[in-house]
Amino acid sequence: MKSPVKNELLKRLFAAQGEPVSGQDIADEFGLSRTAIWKYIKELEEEGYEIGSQRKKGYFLIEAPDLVNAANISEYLQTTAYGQQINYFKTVPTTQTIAHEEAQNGAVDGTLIISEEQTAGKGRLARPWVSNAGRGIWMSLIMRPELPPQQAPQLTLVAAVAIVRAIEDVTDIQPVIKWPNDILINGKKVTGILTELQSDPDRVKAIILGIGVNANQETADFPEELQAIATSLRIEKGEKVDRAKLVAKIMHYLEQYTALYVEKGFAPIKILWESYATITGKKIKASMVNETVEGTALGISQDGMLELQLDDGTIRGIYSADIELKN
Ligand code: BT5
Repeated sequence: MKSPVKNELLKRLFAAQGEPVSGQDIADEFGLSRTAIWKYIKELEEEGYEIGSQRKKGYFLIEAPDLVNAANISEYLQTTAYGQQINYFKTVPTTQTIAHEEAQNGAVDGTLIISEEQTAGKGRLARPWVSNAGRGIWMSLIMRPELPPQQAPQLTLVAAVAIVRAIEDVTDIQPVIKWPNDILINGKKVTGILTELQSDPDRVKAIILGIGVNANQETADFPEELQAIATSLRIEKGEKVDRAKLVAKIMHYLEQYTALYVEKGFAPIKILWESYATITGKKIKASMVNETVEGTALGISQDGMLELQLDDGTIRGIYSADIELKN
């Protein structure tokens, strides 16, 4: 959305909730011709907005397209910073790279990069992340909390709690969290989180929080190798989800829980996190980059590490790993 007038026009169409908005008034206000306004209406129609017109009264919105663009998200947004600045794309290789560049160029706290499709979406350790066009939520949030860099991994856990709350609100489904960065429904992955860092030695400059949510895919939309391990909100709920609404809810809870975390530390987040987590008390295998260990998950520590009691009785704290349940 490049033109501010077109943006304003769309905002008013939404605000009028189906009632007509006078093209003449907007034309007068911005010193434009009525034809210029009409051209913006045509552009919006090309973008998928269904707009009606009523003689002498103006234009009215019939239906907004199913897009995660700024206009649709702003409709539901209740935040002060997160998601207030949205850079929207139809297709990109990965929103993470764009967010990194924008963070380096001084993007403000809460700037959101979001795309309908990613052609080279990535998970941790450069694993591929499947990002079907128009079906999921593929976004990277630039966060600038006042934190020492060692605390950054905890933000993955803050984010997981926020996303679970948002999914609950929008769908009534209760997902579970699999430490550290997976959100599952019925044992299948619905969301992945990728936390990346731009940092000085003693201070976080920016956290690039990548979030991928499978929203409206059908099973056949996933490549065969993922069909047994991945799911979408639509598959689980049996109906389509309003992606823009879910993005706005995620922004809301992320802003709320990050503020809580920065102010009060990890303790309140830990309580929330544990109420959604599944692995406490279970036998697990944790694969890290250089080693694999097995033991019983005791829970997470005050600083967000997974505490594992190994078979020889020793206790290990783990910052990041892939977890497999053994029983
Ligand atoms: C993650 O990695 O779970 C982090 C995913 C982060 C994706 C977001 S989307 C917006 C932003 N831009 C990006 O490019 N990335 C972020 P990891 O724990 O490493 O899990 C990756 C593994 O999940 C893959 O190896 C597959 O097995 C599986 N997988 C891939 N695509 C999936 C999908 N759409 N749904 C469920 N599982 C998937």
